[in-house]
Amino acid sequence: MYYKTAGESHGQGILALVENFPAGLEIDKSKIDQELQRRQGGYGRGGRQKIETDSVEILTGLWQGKSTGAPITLWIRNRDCRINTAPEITQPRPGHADLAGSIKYALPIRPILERASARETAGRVAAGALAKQWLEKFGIIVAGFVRTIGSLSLPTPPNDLTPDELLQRRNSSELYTVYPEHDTVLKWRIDEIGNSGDTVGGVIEVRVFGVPIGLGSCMQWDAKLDGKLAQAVMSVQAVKGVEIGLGFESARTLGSAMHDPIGYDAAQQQTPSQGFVRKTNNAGGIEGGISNGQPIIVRAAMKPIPTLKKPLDSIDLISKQSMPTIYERSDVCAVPAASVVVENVIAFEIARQLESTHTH
Ligand code: EPS
Repeated sequence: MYYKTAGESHGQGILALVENFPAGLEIDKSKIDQELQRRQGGYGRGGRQKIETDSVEILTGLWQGKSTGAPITLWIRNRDCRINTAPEITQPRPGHADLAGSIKYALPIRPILERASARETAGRVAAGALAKQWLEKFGIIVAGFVRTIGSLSLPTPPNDLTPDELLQRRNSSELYTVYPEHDTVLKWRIDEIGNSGDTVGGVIEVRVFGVPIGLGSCMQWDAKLDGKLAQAVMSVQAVKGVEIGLGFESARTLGSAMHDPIGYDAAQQQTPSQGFVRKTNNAGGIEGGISNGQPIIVRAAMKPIPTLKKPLDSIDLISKQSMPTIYERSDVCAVPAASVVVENVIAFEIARQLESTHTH
């Protein structure tokens, strides 16, 4: 199973083409739309989301509501479709693909920014939300949430938080955190940053529950599950760091405190861990590139969005003179939205690994 996306931010729409999706699965379009709407939300979004109301059209690959094994085309129409009349920009924004992309493809900035835009993540969320419907059959639940906004960190959610508890708490937070009681202070901080013309990033965490032992491989570098997840997450716009389990903190932790002691509980034989229980999960559910039956834990660091009200120093590409960046509109904080994206790219990757384990 794999997918590709196509489309531009202000073109006709965004498309995801999903190949090798298992046949015979009843597809619920409303579950994809729910995820698209969640991606559009989250406190800190800008004016564009007031224009768009994302909803998927499934153009191919279904028969009488069920997947057929044929390629599935997911189509999300753009309302703000004006790519050919949108103004040209000649000052590349530091942090965006503007400069490197326009030099690489020998094109003006406009067609580069249109494709590099995070609008593309609507297609990735649609593909992930489709994959989740297959994962549900195996009892696999993927839950993404926000851990920090800028320098404001929330407590580490306990490892024994059940998927239901986690999702219930996350769904009642405007910032998609599992501590909705802290929403007010986080919103206040986002407003303060926005009013000063700036933008802010943050940390996202995703937990995957119910993954059986055996996804990925220790036999070849490019088959390792942690490597696959890192590639999927790192490719999300604005992500600059990925951690699994204890991540960077593991470098400061001694071996005796790092590694999760192995116990056995016959009563849990029928669970994904096959009874091999752990009191801690510093490995984040992956050892030797293979899922070990514990929940998979991945974190992503998102940088602040590079389109700022407060101009940044740049160069006019035509005159080569110093010139500040120009501003039309942007999000102040898209970390909650990115948590939906990271959740769904991880869901797709887990489904992909599960499908290849099933069929090969
Ligand atoms: C983006 C710029 C903004 C964001 C956009 C990503 O779009 P616009 O230039 O139309 O205001 O809103 O994200 C989305 C449209 C979306 O749906 O997430 C960018 O430059 O990456």
